[in-house]
Amino acid sequence: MSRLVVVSNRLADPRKTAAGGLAVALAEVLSNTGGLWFGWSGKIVEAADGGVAGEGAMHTQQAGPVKLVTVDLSREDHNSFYLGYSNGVLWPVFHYRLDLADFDAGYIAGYRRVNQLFARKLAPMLREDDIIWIHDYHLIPLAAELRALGCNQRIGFFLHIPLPPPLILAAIPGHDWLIRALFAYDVVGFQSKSDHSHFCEYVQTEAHAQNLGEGRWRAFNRTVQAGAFPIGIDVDEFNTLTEAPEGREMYERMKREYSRRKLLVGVDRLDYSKGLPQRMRAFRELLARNPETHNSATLIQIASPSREDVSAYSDILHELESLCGSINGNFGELDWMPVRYMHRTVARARLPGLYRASSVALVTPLRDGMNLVAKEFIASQNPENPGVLVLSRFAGAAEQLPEALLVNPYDTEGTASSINMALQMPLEERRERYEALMKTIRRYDVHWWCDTFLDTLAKAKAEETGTPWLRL
Ligand code: GDG
Repeated sequence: MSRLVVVSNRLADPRKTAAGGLAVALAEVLSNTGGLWFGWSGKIVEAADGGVAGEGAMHTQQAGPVKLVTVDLSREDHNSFYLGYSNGVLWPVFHYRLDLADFDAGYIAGYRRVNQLFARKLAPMLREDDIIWIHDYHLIPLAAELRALGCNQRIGFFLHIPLPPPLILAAIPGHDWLIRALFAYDVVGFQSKSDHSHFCEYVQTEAHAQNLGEGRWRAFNRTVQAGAFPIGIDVDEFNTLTEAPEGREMYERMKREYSRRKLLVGVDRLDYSKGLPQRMRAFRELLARNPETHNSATLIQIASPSREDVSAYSDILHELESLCGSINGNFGELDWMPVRYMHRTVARARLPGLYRASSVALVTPLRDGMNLVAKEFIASQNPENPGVLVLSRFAGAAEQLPEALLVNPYDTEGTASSINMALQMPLEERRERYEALMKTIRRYDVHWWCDTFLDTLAKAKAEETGTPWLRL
C-alpha cells in the first residue's frame, strides 16, 4: 500500500480528541499507511531572531505511526502568505466578498515563496510511490512547485472553501496563474456541485481546456480530474461524545438552566462569511414580531475567536457585540436574556450536549464551503425529540440537506419567519426531517469523503507521468 502524505497549512495532533473529526479521519488513513503530515508549525520567527523570507526551521514529531513535520515561517512570509494573500485575497474573494479583498501586489510573491519553501522542504522526504493529498486555498500552487522539482507522484487537492463563478474569480490579479496551477494535480476536489460547475465554466471559458468527459479536463499539457466530494463528519465520534459524561453533563445542565425556555444555538468561528450580524437581525425581528417568544426564545451564540490579526475580523466583532447588546437591552427582562453571546472557544466534548439541548440550530452563513456545524447538530439530536436545523441556502451543506429549513440569510423577515416555524414545528415533522437528514449525514460521513477522494486519486489515469511541467 502506498504511503499517504497529507499537506495542510495547520496540523492537529491526531491523538488528541480536541483535534476534531477531520484530523481524526485523516489520522486514521495516515496511520494505516504509516503516513506523513506536513505543514506550518504555527511559529512566526521575527527578523531580529533570524527569520528570513523563504526560509524556516523544520520540526519532526512522531504521533504513533504518523510522522508530523512542520516548518516555521518568518514574519515577512506570515504577513504576505498567510495574512495577505491567503486571508486577505483568496478567503474573501472565494466567499464572494470582493469588497473585503486587499489586492496588495506584494502578497502574491510571498504566497508563492511559501509554497516554494514547502515544496523544497517536502520534496526530499517523498518516496516514489507516495500518494500526496494537499488541502485548501493556502497551498493551491504547491503541486506545481513540487512538479518543478521533479516530483511525479500522484497529487490530489481538496478545496475546503467555495469556488466562486468565473467573473468573480477573474477579479483576482493572477487568477489565471492560480487555476493553471490546479492542472499540476491529478485530482481536484470541491465541496459541492456548484463549486465544481464554477471550475468547469472557468476552465472552459478562460483556459480553453478540452473536456475529456467523466470530469476530466486537458490544458497546459496536463489532464486533471475534477469533482465534488462533500466533506462529512465522524457520526460515531459525535454519538460517543454525546453519550460521554461531559456531553451528558452539559446536556443536563442546559436543560435544567433553560427548563422554561426554548433554546436556539449558533456555533461559528467569528468570521464575516458566517453571517452573524444578519442572524442577529433575524433573531431581533423574530422577537419584535412574535411577543409569544418573549421570556422564552434564548439564543446561545458561540463565536470562537479567529484570525484576529486580519482587520475585517475586528469590524465584525464590534458589529456583533453591539447587536447583541441592543437586543438584550431592548427585549431582555430581569430574568431573561434573549442572547447569550460568547466570544470564546468551547471544549469540543461539550458541543454535542449543547446541540442536543437546543430546539433549533441557526446555521446561516452568507457563503460556506460546506459547514460542519449543520451536520454536527443533527448527529447530536435525540431521535425521539429532535431539534430543527435552520440552514442558509448558501452553505455547501444545503445541496445535501434539503430537508433542513432553508433560508436566505440576507432576507431578515424571511429568516425570522423560518426560525418561528422551526420553534413551532410539530414533533412528527421534526422526526421526518431529522430521519432524512441523518440518513444523508451518516451515508456521506468523513470516512466516505476520505475513501472516495483517495480512491479517485488512486484510479486517476496516470498518463501525465513524466510530462515536463510548464513553469509557473
Ligand atoms: C472550513 C470551511 C468547511 C466552532 N466553534 C467551536 C468549535 N467549532 C468547530 C465546529 C466545526 C468546526 O469548528 C467549524 O467547521 P465549519 O465547517 O463550520 O467551518 P470552517 O472552520 O470555516 O471550515 C467550511 C470546513 O472547512 C471543512 O471542510 O465545512 O465550509 O469554511 O467542527 O464544531 N469547536 C470547539 N469549540 C468552539 O468554540 N471545540
